[in-house]
Amino acid sequence: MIDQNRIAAANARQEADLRADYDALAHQLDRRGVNIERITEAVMAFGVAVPSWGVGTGGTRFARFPGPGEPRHIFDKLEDCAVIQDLTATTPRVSLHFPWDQVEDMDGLFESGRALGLAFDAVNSNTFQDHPADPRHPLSYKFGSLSHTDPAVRQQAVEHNVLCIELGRKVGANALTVWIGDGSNFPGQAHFARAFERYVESMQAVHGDLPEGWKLFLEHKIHEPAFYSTVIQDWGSSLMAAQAIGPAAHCLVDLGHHAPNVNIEMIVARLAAAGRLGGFHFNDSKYGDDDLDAGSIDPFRLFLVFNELVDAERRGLAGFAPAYMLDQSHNVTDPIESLMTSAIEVARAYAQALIVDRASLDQHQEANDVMLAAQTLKRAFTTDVTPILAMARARKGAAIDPLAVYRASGYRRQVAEIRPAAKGGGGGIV
Ligand code: LRH
Ligand code: MN
Ligand code: MN
Repeated sequence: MIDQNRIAAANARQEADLRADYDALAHQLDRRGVNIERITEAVMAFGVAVPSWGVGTGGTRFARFPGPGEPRHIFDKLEDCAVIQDLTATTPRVSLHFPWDQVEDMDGLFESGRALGLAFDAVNSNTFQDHPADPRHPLSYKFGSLSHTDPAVRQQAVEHNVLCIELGRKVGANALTVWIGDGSNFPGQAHFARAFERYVESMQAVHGDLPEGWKLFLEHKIHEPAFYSTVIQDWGSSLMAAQAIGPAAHCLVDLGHHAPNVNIEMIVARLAAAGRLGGFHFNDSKYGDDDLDAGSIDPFRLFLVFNELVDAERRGLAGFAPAYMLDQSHNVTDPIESLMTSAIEVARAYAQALIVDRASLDQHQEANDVMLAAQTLKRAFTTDVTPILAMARARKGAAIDPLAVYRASGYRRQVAEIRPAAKGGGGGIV
Protein backbone atom coordinates (compact mmCIF):
# COMPACT_ATOMS: atom_id res chain seq x y z
CA MET A 1 0.00 0.00 0.00
CA ILE A 2 2.95 2.33 0.55
CA ASP A 3 5.30 2.85 -2.37
CA GLN A 4 8.58 1.05 -1.67
CA ASN A 5 10.49 3.83 -3.43
CA ARG A 6 9.06 6.37 -1.02
CA ILE A 7 10.27 4.29 1.92
CA ALA A 8 13.68 3.73 0.34
CA ALA A 9 14.12 7.44 -0.42
CA ALA A 10 13.22 8.46 3.12
CA ASN A 11 15.53 5.79 4.55
CA ALA A 12 18.41 6.91 2.34
CA ARG A 13 18.21 10.37 3.94
CA GLN A 14 18.41 8.91 7.46
CA GLU A 15 20.74 5.99 6.88
CA ALA A 16 24.00 7.69 7.92
CA ASP A 17 22.55 8.98 11.19
CA LEU A 18 21.06 5.59 11.98
CA ARG A 19 24.36 3.85 11.26
CA ALA A 20 26.19 6.21 13.64
CA ASP A 21 23.62 5.68 16.42
CA TYR A 22 23.59 1.92 15.84
CA ASP A 23 27.39 1.66 15.97
CA ALA A 24 27.52 3.71 19.18
CA LEU A 25 24.95 1.42 20.77
CA ALA A 26 26.83 -1.63 19.46
CA HIS A 27 29.97 -0.45 21.30
CA GLN A 28 28.04 0.21 24.49
CA LEU A 29 26.34 -3.20 24.41
CA ASP A 30 29.57 -4.93 23.49
CA ARG A 31 31.14 -3.60 26.73
CA ARG A 32 28.24 -5.26 28.52
CA GLY A 33 28.81 -8.57 26.73
CA VAL A 34 25.78 -8.19 24.44
CA ASN A 35 26.09 -8.76 20.70
CA ILE A 36 23.87 -6.18 19.04
CA GLU A 37 23.43 -8.26 15.89
CA ARG A 38 21.78 -11.07 17.84
CA ILE A 39 19.29 -8.61 19.30
CA THR A 40 18.59 -7.07 15.91
CA GLU A 41 18.00 -10.50 14.38
CA ALA A 42 15.57 -11.39 17.17
CA VAL A 43 13.70 -8.12 16.67
CA MET A 44 13.54 -8.78 12.92
CA ALA A 45 11.89 -12.13 13.64
CA PHE A 46 9.42 -10.57 16.08
CA GLY A 47 5.81 -9.85 15.12
CA VAL A 48 2.67 -8.68 16.83
CA ALA A 49 -0.75 -9.10 15.22
CA VAL A 50 -3.08 -6.19 14.54
CA PRO A 51 -6.79 -6.43 15.40
CA SER A 52 -9.06 -5.72 12.43
CA TRP A 53 -11.29 -3.64 14.71
CA GLY A 54 -8.33 -1.47 15.77
CA VAL A 55 -8.04 0.36 12.45
CA GLY A 56 -11.45 1.97 12.86
CA THR A 57 -11.83 4.87 15.29
CA GLY A 58 -13.10 3.58 18.62
CA GLY A 59 -15.61 5.15 20.91
CA THR A 60 -16.85 5.18 24.46
CA ARG A 61 -20.23 4.72 26.08
CA PHE A 62 -20.66 8.45 25.53
CA ALA A 63 -19.68 9.19 21.94
CA ARG A 64 -17.60 8.31 18.94
CA PHE A 65 -15.72 10.84 16.82
CA PRO A 66 -14.72 9.14 13.56
CA GLY A 67 -11.80 10.48 11.58
CA PRO A 68 -11.49 10.91 7.81
CA GLY A 69 -11.21 7.82 5.63
CA GLU A 70 -12.69 5.35 8.12
CA PRO A 71 -12.54 1.78 6.73
CA ARG A 72 -15.98 0.70 5.46
CA HIS A 73 -15.47 -3.05 5.70
CA ILE A 74 -12.88 -5.75 6.26
CA PHE A 75 -11.27 -5.22 2.85
CA ASP A 76 -10.59 -1.55 3.67
CA LYS A 77 -9.39 -2.65 7.09
CA LEU A 78 -6.92 -5.05 5.50
CA GLU A 79 -5.52 -2.23 3.39
CA ASP A 80 -4.97 -0.13 6.51
CA CYS A 81 -3.31 -3.10 8.21
CA ALA A 82 -1.04 -3.49 5.19
CA VAL A 83 0.06 0.15 5.56
CA ILE A 84 1.11 -0.62 9.13
CA GLN A 85 3.02 -3.69 8.04
CA ASP A 86 4.62 -1.96 5.03
CA LEU A 87 5.99 0.78 7.26
CA THR A 88 6.95 -1.19 10.36
CA ALA A 89 7.51 -4.81 9.18
CA THR A 90 6.40 -5.71 12.70
CA THR A 91 2.72 -6.62 12.13
CA PRO A 92 2.54 -9.46 9.58
CA ARG A 93 -0.79 -10.86 10.80
CA VAL A 94 -4.34 -9.62 11.27
CA SER A 95 -6.81 -10.91 13.83
CA LEU A 96 -10.42 -11.17 12.63
CA HIS A 97 -13.55 -10.79 14.75
CA PHE A 98 -16.80 -12.54 13.78
CA PRO A 99 -19.43 -11.62 12.79
CA TRP A 100 -17.87 -8.14 12.35
CA ASP A 101 -15.48 -9.42 9.65
CA GLN A 102 -17.61 -12.23 8.26
CA VAL A 103 -18.01 -12.15 4.47
CA GLU A 104 -19.53 -14.57 1.99
CA ASP A 105 -16.24 -15.06 0.23
CA MET A 106 -13.81 -16.03 3.00
CA ASP A 107 -11.44 -17.53 0.42
CA GLY A 108 -11.39 -14.14 -1.30
CA LEU A 109 -10.60 -12.52 2.03
CA PHE A 110 -7.66 -14.85 2.49
CA GLU A 111 -6.45 -14.00 -1.02
CA SER A 112 -6.80 -10.26 -0.40
CA GLY A 113 -4.68 -10.63 2.70
CA ARG A 114 -2.06 -12.59 0.83
CA ALA A 115 -1.92 -10.05 -1.99
CA LEU A 116 -1.24 -7.37 0.64
CA GLY A 117 1.46 -9.45 2.32
CA LEU A 118 -0.69 -10.28 5.34
CA ALA A 119 -1.55 -13.54 7.07
CA PHE A 120 -4.19 -14.19 9.71
CA ASP A 121 -3.80 -14.65 13.43
CA ALA A 122 -6.24 -16.03 16.01
CA VAL A 123 -9.90 -15.41 15.15
CA ASN A 124 -12.26 -13.99 17.77
CA SER A 125 -15.82 -15.06 18.47
CA ASN A 126 -18.46 -12.64 19.66
CA THR A 127 -21.23 -13.74 21.99
CA PHE A 128 -21.11 -10.51 23.95
CA GLN A 129 -23.57 -8.94 21.51
CA ASP A 130 -26.77 -10.13 19.87
CA HIS A 131 -26.64 -10.78 16.13
CA PRO A 132 -30.08 -9.61 15.03
CA ALA A 133 -29.33 -9.91 11.31
CA ASP A 134 -28.34 -13.57 11.63
CA PRO A 135 -31.13 -16.16 11.50
CA ARG A 136 -28.81 -18.57 13.37
CA HIS A 137 -29.03 -16.20 16.33
CA PRO A 138 -32.69 -15.97 17.36
CA LEU A 139 -31.83 -15.98 21.07
CA SER A 140 -30.45 -13.07 23.11
CA TYR A 141 -27.18 -12.98 25.04
CA LYS A 142 -28.54 -10.37 27.45
CA PHE A 143 -28.15 -12.78 30.35
CA GLY A 144 -25.08 -14.60 29.12
CA SER A 145 -23.90 -16.90 26.36
CA LEU A 146 -21.67 -19.92 26.99
CA SER A 147 -22.70 -19.91 30.67
CA HIS A 148 -26.38 -18.99 30.15
CA THR A 149 -28.97 -20.77 32.29
CA ASP A 150 -30.87 -21.79 29.13
CA PRO A 151 -29.21 -24.72 27.30
CA ALA A 152 -30.60 -23.43 23.98
CA VAL A 153 -28.66 -20.16 24.35
CA ARG A 154 -25.53 -22.07 25.32
CA GLN A 155 -25.95 -24.26 22.26
CA GLN A 156 -26.35 -21.22 20.01
CA ALA A 157 -23.16 -19.74 21.48
CA VAL A 158 -21.27 -23.02 21.01
CA GLU A 159 -22.42 -23.17 17.38
CA HIS A 160 -21.22 -19.61 16.80
CA ASN A 161 -17.78 -20.56 18.11
CA VAL A 162 -17.75 -23.65 15.90
CA LEU A 163 -18.60 -21.44 12.92
CA CYS A 164 -15.74 -19.11 13.87
CA ILE A 165 -13.35 -22.06 13.76
CA GLU A 166 -14.64 -22.93 10.29
CA LEU A 167 -14.20 -19.34 9.10
CA GLY A 168 -10.76 -19.19 10.70
CA ARG A 169 -9.69 -22.34 8.86
CA LYS A 170 -10.50 -20.68 5.57
CA VAL A 171 -7.98 -17.92 6.24
CA GLY A 172 -5.27 -20.15 7.69
CA ALA A 173 -5.74 -19.16 11.33
CA ASN A 174 -4.86 -21.70 14.00
CA ALA A 175 -6.42 -20.36 17.16
CA LEU A 176 -9.79 -19.19 18.44
CA THR A 177 -9.95 -16.51 21.13
CA VAL A 178 -13.05 -16.57 23.30
CA TRP A 179 -13.94 -13.62 25.46
CA ILE A 180 -17.43 -13.63 26.94
CA GLY A 181 -19.27 -10.81 28.63
CA ASP A 182 -21.10 -13.29 30.85
CA GLY A 183 -21.45 -12.30 34.47
CA SER A 184 -23.80 -10.46 36.76
CA ASN A 185 -24.62 -6.93 37.87
CA PHE A 186 -26.19 -7.71 41.24
CA PRO A 187 -25.19 -9.91 44.15
CA GLY A 188 -27.45 -12.93 44.03
CA GLN A 189 -28.18 -12.58 40.30
CA ALA A 190 -26.05 -15.56 39.27
CA HIS A 191 -24.86 -18.73 40.94
CA PHE A 192 -21.06 -18.46 40.66
CA ALA A 193 -20.31 -22.19 40.70
CA ARG A 194 -23.09 -23.26 38.35
CA ALA A 195 -22.31 -20.51 35.84
CA PHE A 196 -18.64 -21.59 35.79
CA GLU A 197 -19.60 -25.26 35.32
CA ARG A 198 -21.88 -24.37 32.42
CA TYR A 199 -19.10 -22.30 30.81
CA VAL A 200 -16.63 -25.18 31.10
CA GLU A 201 -19.12 -27.63 29.62
CA SER A 202 -19.83 -25.32 26.66
CA MET A 203 -16.13 -24.72 26.06
CA GLN A 204 -15.47 -28.46 26.16
CA ALA A 205 -17.87 -28.74 23.23
CA VAL A 206 -15.95 -26.00 21.35
CA HIS A 207 -12.64 -27.67 22.25
CA GLY A 208 -13.98 -30.92 20.82
CA ASP A 209 -14.39 -29.21 17.47
CA LEU A 210 -10.85 -27.79 17.22
CA PRO A 211 -8.85 -28.93 14.21
CA GLU A 212 -5.48 -30.57 14.76
CA GLY A 213 -2.86 -28.05 15.85
CA TRP A 214 -5.35 -25.37 16.89
CA LYS A 215 -5.35 -23.61 20.25
CA LEU A 216 -8.30 -22.28 22.19
CA PHE A 217 -7.55 -19.01 23.99
CA LEU A 218 -9.57 -18.08 27.07
CA GLU A 219 -9.50 -14.33 27.62
CA HIS A 220 -10.31 -13.27 31.17
CA LYS A 221 -11.59 -9.85 32.19
CA ILE A 222 -12.39 -8.56 35.64
CA HIS A 223 -15.42 -6.44 34.76
CA GLU A 224 -17.48 -4.83 32.01
CA PRO A 225 -20.08 -5.30 30.74
CA ALA A 226 -20.89 -7.24 33.91
CA PHE A 227 -20.12 -4.89 36.79
CA TYR A 228 -20.58 -7.11 39.83
CA SER A 229 -19.10 -10.46 38.79
CA THR A 230 -17.67 -11.96 35.64
CA VAL A 231 -17.59 -15.69 34.91
CA ILE A 232 -13.94 -15.74 33.77
CA GLN A 233 -12.80 -12.75 35.79
CA ASP A 234 -9.11 -13.44 36.36
CA TRP A 235 -6.19 -15.73 35.57
CA GLY A 236 -7.18 -18.14 38.36
CA SER A 237 -10.59 -18.83 36.84
CA SER A 238 -9.03 -18.87 33.39
CA LEU A 239 -6.41 -21.46 34.40
CA MET A 240 -8.95 -23.61 36.23
CA ALA A 241 -11.18 -23.53 33.17
CA ALA A 242 -8.33 -24.22 30.72
CA GLN A 243 -7.21 -27.23 32.74
CA ALA A 244 -10.77 -28.57 32.82
CA ILE A 245 -11.53 -27.85 29.16
CA GLY A 246 -8.63 -29.71 27.56
CA PRO A 247 -5.02 -29.64 26.40
CA ALA A 248 -5.51 -27.09 23.61
CA ALA A 249 -7.05 -24.56 26.00
CA HIS A 250 -4.69 -21.74 27.00
CA CYS A 251 -5.05 -18.49 28.91
CA LEU A 252 -4.87 -15.19 27.10
CA VAL A 253 -3.76 -12.09 28.98
CA ASP A 254 -5.23 -8.77 27.87
CA LEU A 255 -3.23 -6.19 29.80
CA GLY A 256 -6.30 -4.01 30.39
CA HIS A 257 -8.41 -6.73 31.96
CA HIS A 258 -7.06 -6.61 35.50
CA ALA A 259 -7.71 -4.62 38.63
CA PRO A 260 -5.39 -1.61 38.97
CA ASN A 261 -2.06 -2.50 40.62
CA VAL A 262 -2.32 -6.22 39.83
CA ASN A 263 1.11 -7.69 39.16
CA ILE A 264 0.55 -8.81 35.56
CA GLU A 265 4.15 -9.87 34.96
CA MET A 266 3.80 -12.35 37.78
CA ILE A 267 0.62 -13.75 36.26
CA VAL A 268 2.65 -14.24 33.08
CA ALA A 269 5.28 -16.21 34.99
CA ARG A 270 2.65 -18.39 36.65
CA LEU A 271 0.77 -19.19 33.44
CA ALA A 272 4.02 -19.95 31.63
CA ALA A 273 5.04 -22.31 34.44
CA ALA A 274 1.66 -24.05 34.19
CA GLY A 275 2.21 -24.50 30.44
CA ARG A 276 -1.00 -22.60 29.70
CA LEU A 277 0.13 -19.16 28.59
CA GLY A 278 -1.64 -18.74 25.26
CA GLY A 279 -0.99 -15.17 24.33
CA PHE A 280 -1.54 -11.48 24.83
CA HIS A 281 -3.69 -8.57 23.90
CA PHE A 282 -1.37 -5.62 24.38
CA ASN A 283 -2.67 -2.18 25.28
CA ASP A 284 -2.17 0.20 28.17
CA SER A 285 -4.41 1.59 30.85
CA LYS A 286 -4.55 3.86 33.83
CA TYR A 287 -7.92 2.94 35.30
CA GLY A 288 -9.51 -0.14 33.75
CA ASP A 289 -9.93 -1.59 30.28
CA ASP A 290 -8.96 1.79 28.87
CA ASP A 291 -7.51 0.28 25.69
CA LEU A 292 -4.91 3.05 25.45
CA ASP A 293 -1.90 2.62 23.16
CA ALA A 294 0.54 -0.09 24.29
CA GLY A 295 3.45 1.44 26.17
CA SER A 296 1.87 4.91 26.39
CA ILE A 297 1.19 4.91 30.15
CA ASP A 298 3.40 2.31 31.79
CA PRO A 299 6.22 1.17 29.50
CA PHE A 300 8.06 -0.30 32.50
CA ARG A 301 5.24 -2.79 33.05
CA LEU A 302 5.36 -3.78 29.39
CA PHE A 303 9.10 -4.34 29.76
CA LEU A 304 8.56 -6.44 32.91
CA VAL A 305 6.05 -8.61 31.03
CA PHE A 306 8.62 -9.21 28.29
CA ASN A 307 11.27 -9.83 30.90
CA GLU A 308 9.20 -12.81 32.05
CA LEU A 309 8.61 -13.93 28.47
CA VAL A 310 12.29 -13.86 27.60
CA ASP A 311 13.09 -15.66 30.83
CA ALA A 312 10.51 -18.37 30.02
CA GLU A 313 11.91 -18.68 26.49
CA ARG A 314 15.44 -19.11 27.85
CA ARG A 315 14.28 -21.75 30.30
CA GLY A 316 12.88 -23.71 27.35
CA LEU A 317 9.45 -24.33 28.88
CA ALA A 318 7.64 -27.04 26.92
CA GLY A 319 5.21 -25.76 24.29
CA PHE A 320 6.01 -22.13 25.10
CA ALA A 321 4.89 -20.12 22.06
CA PRO A 322 2.59 -17.26 23.10
CA ALA A 323 0.65 -15.35 20.45
CA TYR A 324 1.15 -11.59 20.46
CA MET A 325 -1.54 -9.16 19.44
CA LEU A 326 -2.51 -5.54 19.98
CA ASP A 327 -6.00 -4.86 21.27
CA GLN A 328 -6.62 -1.18 21.76
CA SER A 329 -9.12 1.50 20.90
CA HIS A 330 -8.17 4.78 19.28
CA ASN A 331 -10.54 7.58 20.10
CA VAL A 332 -8.46 10.68 19.39
CA THR A 333 -5.62 9.55 17.12
CA ASP A 334 -5.34 8.18 13.60
CA PRO A 335 -5.59 4.42 14.28
CA ILE A 336 -2.82 3.65 11.78
CA GLU A 337 -0.45 6.00 13.61
CA SER A 338 -1.38 4.52 16.99
CA LEU A 339 -1.00 0.92 15.84
CA MET A 340 2.38 1.58 14.22
CA THR A 341 3.62 3.31 17.36
CA SER A 342 2.28 0.57 19.62
CA ALA A 343 3.80 -2.24 17.56
CA ILE A 344 7.14 -0.48 17.88
CA GLU A 345 6.67 -0.04 21.64
CA VAL A 346 5.96 -3.76 22.04
CA ALA A 347 9.08 -4.59 20.00
CA ARG A 348 11.01 -2.11 22.16
CA ALA A 349 9.97 -3.93 25.34
CA TYR A 350 11.09 -7.21 23.76
CA ALA A 351 14.49 -5.76 22.76
CA GLN A 352 15.01 -4.27 26.23
CA ALA A 353 14.16 -7.63 27.81
CA LEU A 354 16.66 -9.36 25.51
CA ILE A 355 19.54 -7.23 26.77
CA VAL A 356 18.92 -7.95 30.45
CA ASP A 357 22.12 -9.40 31.90
CA ARG A 358 20.50 -12.62 33.09
CA ALA A 359 23.63 -14.15 34.60
CA SER A 360 24.07 -11.08 36.82
CA LEU A 361 20.39 -10.99 37.63
CA ASP A 362 20.47 -14.65 38.73
CA GLN A 363 23.54 -13.99 40.84
CA HIS A 364 22.04 -10.95 42.57
CA GLN A 365 18.79 -12.77 43.17
CA GLU A 366 20.57 -15.76 44.70
CA ALA A 367 22.71 -13.47 46.88
CA ASN A 368 19.67 -11.39 47.89
CA ASP A 369 21.39 -8.28 46.60
CA VAL A 370 18.19 -6.37 46.15
CA MET A 371 19.65 -3.12 44.86
CA LEU A 372 21.89 -4.68 42.21
CA ALA A 373 19.14 -7.06 41.09
CA ALA A 374 16.76 -4.11 40.62
CA GLN A 375 19.47 -2.09 38.87
CA THR A 376 20.21 -4.94 36.49
CA LEU A 377 16.65 -4.76 35.21
CA LYS A 378 16.62 -0.96 35.17
CA ARG A 379 19.83 -0.87 33.20
CA ALA A 380 18.21 -2.81 30.38
CA PHE A 381 15.00 -0.80 30.58
CA THR A 382 16.78 2.55 30.44
CA THR A 383 18.92 1.55 27.46
CA ASP A 384 17.67 3.35 24.37
CA VAL A 385 17.22 0.50 21.88
CA THR A 386 15.66 2.78 19.23
CA PRO A 387 18.57 2.24 16.77
CA ILE A 388 18.06 -1.54 16.98
CA LEU A 389 14.36 -1.22 16.19
CA ALA A 390 15.00 1.19 13.33
CA MET A 391 17.80 -0.96 11.90
CA ALA A 392 15.58 -4.07 12.06
CA ARG A 393 12.89 -2.21 10.12
CA ALA A 394 15.32 -0.82 7.56
CA ARG A 395 16.81 -4.26 6.91
CA LYS A 396 13.32 -5.59 6.21
CA GLY A 397 12.56 -2.80 3.76
CA ALA A 398 10.34 -0.89 6.17
CA ALA A 399 10.73 2.70 7.33
CA ILE A 400 13.35 4.08 9.68
CA ASP A 401 10.72 6.68 10.65
CA PRO A 402 7.31 5.08 9.92
CA LEU A 403 5.24 8.00 11.18
CA ALA A 404 7.02 10.57 9.02
CA VAL A 405 6.75 8.40 5.89
CA TYR A 406 3.08 7.69 6.61
CA ARG A 407 2.25 11.38 6.93
CA ALA A 408 4.25 12.28 3.83
CA SER A 409 2.49 9.54 1.84
CA GLY A 410 -0.88 11.26 2.15
CA TYR A 411 -2.54 7.84 2.60
CA ARG A 412 -5.24 9.10 4.95
CA ARG A 413 -6.16 11.94 2.60
CA GLN A 414 -6.33 9.58 -0.36
CA VAL A 415 -8.60 7.04 1.31
CA ALA A 416 -10.80 9.87 2.65
CA GLU A 417 -11.55 10.73 -0.99
CA ILE A 418 -12.77 7.21 -1.69
CA ARG A 419 -14.35 6.24 1.62
CA PRO A 420 -17.42 8.27 2.57
CA ALA A 421 -17.24 10.31 5.77
CA ALA A 422 -18.48 8.26 8.71
CA LYS A 423 -21.03 9.83 11.01
CA GLY A 424 -20.13 10.24 14.65
CA GLY A 425 -22.66 10.28 17.38
CA GLY A 426 -23.70 9.00 20.70
CA GLY A 427 -22.34 5.90 22.30
CA GLY A 428 -24.25 3.30 24.24
CA ILE A 429 -25.81 5.64 26.80
CA VAL A 430 -27.01 8.47 24.58
C1 LRH B 1 -12.94 -7.23 25.54
C2 LRH B 1 -11.90 -7.35 24.46
C3 LRH B 1 -11.93 -8.70 23.79
C4 LRH B 1 -12.86 -8.41 22.64
C5 LRH B 1 -12.32 -7.06 22.19
C6 LRH B 1 -13.17 -6.28 21.23
O1 LRH B 1 -12.76 -6.08 26.32
O2 LRH B 1 -10.63 -7.06 24.96
O3 LRH B 1 -10.67 -9.06 23.33
O4 LRH B 1 -12.84 -9.37 21.64
O5 LRH B 1 -12.15 -6.38 23.43
MN1 MN C 1 -8.88 -8.19 24.34
MN1 MN D 1 -10.71 -5.46 26.44
